[in-house]
Amino acid sequence: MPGFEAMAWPLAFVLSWQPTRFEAVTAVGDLERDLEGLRALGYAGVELAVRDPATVPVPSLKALLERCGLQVPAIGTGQAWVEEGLSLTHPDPAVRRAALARLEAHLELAAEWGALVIIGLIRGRRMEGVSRAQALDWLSEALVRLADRAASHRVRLAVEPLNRYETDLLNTVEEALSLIEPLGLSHVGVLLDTFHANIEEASLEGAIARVRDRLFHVHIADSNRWAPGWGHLDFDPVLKALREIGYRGWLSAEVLPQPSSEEARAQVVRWARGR
Ligand code: LER
Ligand code: MN
Repeated sequence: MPGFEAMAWPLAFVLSWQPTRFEAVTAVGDLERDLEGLRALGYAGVELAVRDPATVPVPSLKALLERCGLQVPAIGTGQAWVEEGLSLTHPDPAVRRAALARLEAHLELAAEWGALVIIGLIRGRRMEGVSRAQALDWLSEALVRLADRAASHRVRLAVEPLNRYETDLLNTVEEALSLIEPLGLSHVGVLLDTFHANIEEASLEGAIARVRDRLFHVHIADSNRWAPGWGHLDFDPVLKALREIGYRGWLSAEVLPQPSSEEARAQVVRWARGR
């Protein structure tokens, strides 16, 4: 079995459970072939981007993942926003309630694997008539409620700063921490995505040093969101910074399926081996 002795972190690849308009993930095709292929390449896990957990046949998926020897480090939730417009900061309280209910279902699903739940695109973006303060209040209230449910499922939550072209709420690690830290909850932390951080942070190393043990999960992608090594992001200082803070989580590749998903999956592994 190929391994990554030189790498301090297990490697995962993000697959979308359903077809999606979100361009940076590969949708599952032939599930068994996809999962066996990832394992054969040397991945230790698969991160699942799930629009609606009700569509996931848990027992058979669990059995298949076990057979393939793959873990599930995280459950992505953003497609509930991309495909259905569910948002934690929508002016319509019914939409906010639906987003919360959906995330509660994601928490239940995540508990099956001890995965963390990502709060990324599902926080929405600021809509007409909603002040920034109001949006952040709604978001904070939602996090408190979800954190409570997450604790009973023994699941962690990770807020992901996203670049300005995808949302105007929480673009940087500092902004995410300013929402999370006052809650004082040890199971609510940050997901750093190198693609977004490369656009928004003054320094990726600085952002990693700032977030320290609140860093729960990392998405890797290059400057152009292709697989690492196929853009111009310098990963050496990023990995050094992760080592310095004693990061013990996953590196999960959330990359464009370019030039093809198969080539991108293989490139991530080649890149990791070269570290
Ligand atoms: C969206 O660009 C992204 O990076 C996802 O992980 C957020 O849900
Ligand atoms: Mn991401």
